[in-house]
Order: sequence, then C-alpha cells, then structure tokens
Amino acid sequence: MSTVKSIQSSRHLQYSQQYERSVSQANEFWREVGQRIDWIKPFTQVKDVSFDPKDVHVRWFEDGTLNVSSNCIDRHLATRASQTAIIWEPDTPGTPRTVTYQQLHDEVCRLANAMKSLGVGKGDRVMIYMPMIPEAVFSMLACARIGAIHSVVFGGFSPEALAGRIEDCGAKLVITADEGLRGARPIPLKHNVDAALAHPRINTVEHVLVVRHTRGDVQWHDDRDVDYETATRAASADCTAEEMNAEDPLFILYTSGSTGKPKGVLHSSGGYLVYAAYTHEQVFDYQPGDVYWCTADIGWITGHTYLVYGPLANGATAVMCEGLPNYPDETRLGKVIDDHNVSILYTAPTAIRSFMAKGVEPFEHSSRRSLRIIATAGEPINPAAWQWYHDVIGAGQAQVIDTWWQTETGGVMITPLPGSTVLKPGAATQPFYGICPQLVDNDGNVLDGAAEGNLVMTDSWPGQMRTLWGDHERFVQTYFTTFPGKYCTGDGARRDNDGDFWITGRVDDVINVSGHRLGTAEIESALVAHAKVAEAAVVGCPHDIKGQGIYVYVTVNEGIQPTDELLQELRDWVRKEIGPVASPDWIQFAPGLPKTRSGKIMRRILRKIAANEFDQLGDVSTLADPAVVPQLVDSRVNR
Ligand code: 6R9
Repeated sequence: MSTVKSIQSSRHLQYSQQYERSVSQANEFWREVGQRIDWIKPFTQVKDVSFDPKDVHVRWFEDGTLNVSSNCIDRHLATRASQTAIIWEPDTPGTPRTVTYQQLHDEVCRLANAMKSLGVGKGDRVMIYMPMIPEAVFSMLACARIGAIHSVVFGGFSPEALAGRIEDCGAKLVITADEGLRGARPIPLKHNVDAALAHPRINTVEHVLVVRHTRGDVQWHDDRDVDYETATRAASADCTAEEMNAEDPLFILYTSGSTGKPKGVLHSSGGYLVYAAYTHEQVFDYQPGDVYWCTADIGWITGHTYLVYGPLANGATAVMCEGLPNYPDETRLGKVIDDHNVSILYTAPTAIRSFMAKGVEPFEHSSRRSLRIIATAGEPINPAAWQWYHDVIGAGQAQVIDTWWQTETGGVMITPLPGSTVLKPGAATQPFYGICPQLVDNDGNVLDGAAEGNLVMTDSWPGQMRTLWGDHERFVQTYFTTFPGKYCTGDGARRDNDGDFWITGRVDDVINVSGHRLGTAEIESALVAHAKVAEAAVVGCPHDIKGQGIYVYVTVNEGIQPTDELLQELRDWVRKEIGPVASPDWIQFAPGLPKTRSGKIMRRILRKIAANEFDQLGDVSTLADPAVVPQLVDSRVNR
C-alpha cells in the first residue's frame, strides 16, 4: 500500500509539473503535442484565439495541412495492417466481425470513391443516420478522406428531427441502413429517411446510400437510392486522401441548447484530431495492445471522439457493440469484456445504474480480470454508482475515471489521470493539460479556493468547437456573452479544498436524460405544436436510473378533456416530433402555469413540485396568480 501511495504521489507531482507547464508555456506545450499526428505540411503557427465577444475566433495549427482519415488508417499500415481495428459485436450474441487496419483502409477507400462518383466532394455535407455497425465508421472516415463534412444523427431521432438537421446543413448525401437493431427491436432507419426527405422544404439531397443490414423490407426510389454494397464493390480500394487545412471542418454534430432549435456544433480537422488522440491516450492510459471499448453510440460526441477518431488515430483495437450492453440480459457486458480481453471500458452512469438495479448476480458469470481502466462520461455519477462500478464491474481492481466534457469541447476537459490523481467517488477532479477552468458567480466575479459557481474556461484548447454551422452570431451569443471573454460551459461546479472539481449539473434549461442532452424548449415547442395543447412547460426531475427524467406540465385548450388517451397521444406526439429519446416520463395536466407578472414561467417552482420538494418552493408571492401553486401540488403525478 505504501509503495502504491508513493508511486501515486510521484505521478501526481508529474501531473502538477506537466499541468503547470501546459498552461504557463501553452504554445510550446501544444506545439509538441501537435507533432503526434502526421501533417502533410507541418504547421508553424500554434494558436490564434480570441474570446472577446466583439471578435471571437478559435484557430489552431492553422497553416498546417493533413488528412484525418490517413491519420486514422494509412499511417498504421506499415506496422499494423493485419491488426484488428474494430471488433464488432452484433445485437444478438453471435460471431463478432473483425476489421483489420488493412480492411479498414480498403473499405473506406471504396466508399470514398463511391461517394465521389455520386458527386460528393470537399466541403459537401453528408448526413449519417446509421446503426452501430462498422459501415458507420467507414462512412465517417470516407467523408474525412475526401474532405466532405459529416453530420451523424442518432438513430433514436425521428424523421422530423432528421429533416431539421438535413435542412440546416444542406446535406447532399444521406448514408443509412435498411434497419437498425436494439435489443432485437428493429429501428426503421430507411423508412425514417424517406419520411424526412418527403418534406417539401428539403431539396438538397441527391442520393441516399443504403446498407442492407437486416435485409428488412424497404421502399426503393430508383432515381435517388443507391445500394451500398453494389456501389462500393464497383469502386477501387485506393483513394488518395484530400489535403485539408487544419481549420477545415471535419464534422457538424447537432446538440440541444437552452433555447431554440438544436445547434450545429462545428469541429475542425487538425486541432480536433490532436486533442482526440492526445486525450484518448492520457485519460485512459491507452497503451499499444490494449483492447478498448466505448459503449457510446456514434450519434453522440463520445462516439465520435472516443469510439472513432481518438482510438483509431492511436492505432487501437476498438470494440463496437451494435445493441445494448444488457441484451439479451445483464451478463452480456461481462461476457464481451472477457471474450475480447477488454482492458479499458468507457460507459455512462445511466448504464451503470441500470446494471446496479439488477444486482451482482449477472456479474458472477464473468471475471472481468482484464479491466484496468473503467471510465464514465455524460452526466454526474453519484457516489453509490461510482462505488458499484469500481467494486462490481471493475472487480475492485480497475481505476474509475470520471470524465467531464461536452459536445462543444471535442474531448475530455476535467478528469482524473490514471495513477496520478487521488480518486474521489463523484468528482471529476482536475483539469486536463492545457485546460483553464474557473468558477464565477452570476455577476461574473471570480471565485477562488473552495467555492461553487458557474464553470467557465478562460483559454482555448485545440479540440474546442469553432463555430455553429451557419450561425457564428449565435455561437458568440451562446458561449461568450454571459461572462464576456470567457467560454461559458452552462454547467455549475464546486471546487473543494484540494482544488478538485465536482460538477453539479446544468445551470441552464438543458436536461440530461440517460446522458442524452435535451433542451426543455425543444420539447415544449413540440408539445405546443399539438392541436389540443395550449401551453407546456418541461423540467428535469430526479430519476433513479436515467439521472434525470422528463416531467411535463400541460394546459389543454378550451373544451378538451384531460384524459388518459390524451396522455398517450401526447407521448406519441413527442416521440414523433423529436424521437424516443425525448419521450416524457411524467405528464401532468395543469390548470395553469406559475408565471411572473411579465409572463415568464417560473421553472424553479415547477422543478420543485416535480421533485416533491414542496417545502422548498420559495417565495411565490411575485407570481401573477399564486393560487396555481397549490393546485399544481394537488394534481401532481405520483412518481
Ligand atoms: C460528453 C458529453 C454535455 C453535458 C455537460 C454536463 C454533462 C458530461 C459529465 C457531465 C457531470 C460528468 N456531463 N460529463 N456532468 N459529470 N463526467 O456528454 O457531451 O452530450 O454535449 O453533454 O453533460 O452537464 O454540460 P454532451
């Protein structure tokens, strides 16, 4: 034990020294880190950044050129052509499919050539709406190879949501599959694409490339739909990688904000890849030979950075699982770990809590001895789930790494580093190298020492988003005006006496359901679009498994009866408008909503009622009609 401690303290010293240098000599530090990827033309400029609201810009390595797909594939071929890049686990347990780096090269090149012959080129946008199959990874890398900008949409989003994103980015091509599978349940992806493209306002899509995955029935439009297999088999397995500028966009990923429609977060090629590869190595202590499993869907940023770009840039062997890690039952997770000798596991607190609810028995069927690092992301992890992750899934021997970050940050920002940080259940602990977090109060005053406040960043890092697609003004407004000159994360955090950060959750109207980010405004606007709804207010509410659940208050139009049928109708409506991810957990018919005299809904009160915290409603006397509060308390949904 004492040796372990002394190793830890010496590594901790290493972290402190390295961190100190990474911020005091940031240019030199990132110049060195930037060498870890292959540049076609090496960069000379490291950084050109301003957070000043009058002129926000973020540029890294801006005179360098590279290709992201060559970095993830070609440069490994000399030494790892026959090494497995991807181990794919099908939804229903069966024979896993493996893809070597050579095969990855050939598949990506064929697809890149097929895309070119469909007229897709540098700067064009390609929508990827795919199940978790290797072709999804090929699609992302094929875009990168020819300089097209991909935008992956999670398969759990509806045709409406997909249409909105296609329209926003003006996609030329959609890549999809006939169906996806999640726990043996088919997801009608191609059908959803057809429905999205039926919207008259969508007129940019020329082709839909379709992978025959389940071979389920789909409608076929000869003038538009192209069979993936046919198109790629006809194409050459060589495709010269496009020389891209470091600042050329790599992808757009839509994420929810506190207001309005989803935002198209734009990431760059050079800075993003450097940050993805470097954090993947450092945060997970990735070493050659490790088998690494990230359970995130590629529809989320975690899937982008830590299932695809980070691991492949580092030449790793990555496990990709099509379905749910608890399908057909809770023994699956452990079986996959044992079968492939997984040494690094990265998952979400919500998954851990759902395993925890089923107890330890399923884990008696596997040893999980191969695990060295077990990490989480996406939402705060409660100490009980942290401990369970460590004791049961990690068999008491793996280190728990709780990583805090966002779609916007591109990679992990606040995290323990294996072996060098003293772990605390529930704490994201220390800033990663080069990251400058600060806590400020609501007036922007800097809080020192042990304190709780708004989490902001005072300086840039290479993985930072560059803008919002087509709306730089909204980018500036959303992230740089609340605390001028600083990047506002939208999260609250507490710093303890050791300087460790504990993330307390969103301070805005974003809710986090099973690690999926949803804007309350988005769900509200879907609800009020229903003919029977007059008004709606949505709040997050504690949920044992999901972290937060969706609690909806609805007032109905004159003459409409608040029936159980209507409840179901509204649930189905939200699923149709946004997708199953946004399905309300609780809906309460409300006679009225608590509003200020200026008409602003007091969500604070609605949150307390939903959470059964009636003694903490605070001052309600400023409401236009305080009498609605006891009525809402009386008619609340029993949870
Ligand atoms: C990577 C990802 C971002 C929001 C973020 C925060 C929450 C993520 C967390 C965490 C506490 C952690 N979040 N990781 N909260 N501890 N380790 O999830 O990106 O989907 O954009 O969500 O998720 O609230 O602001 P994204």
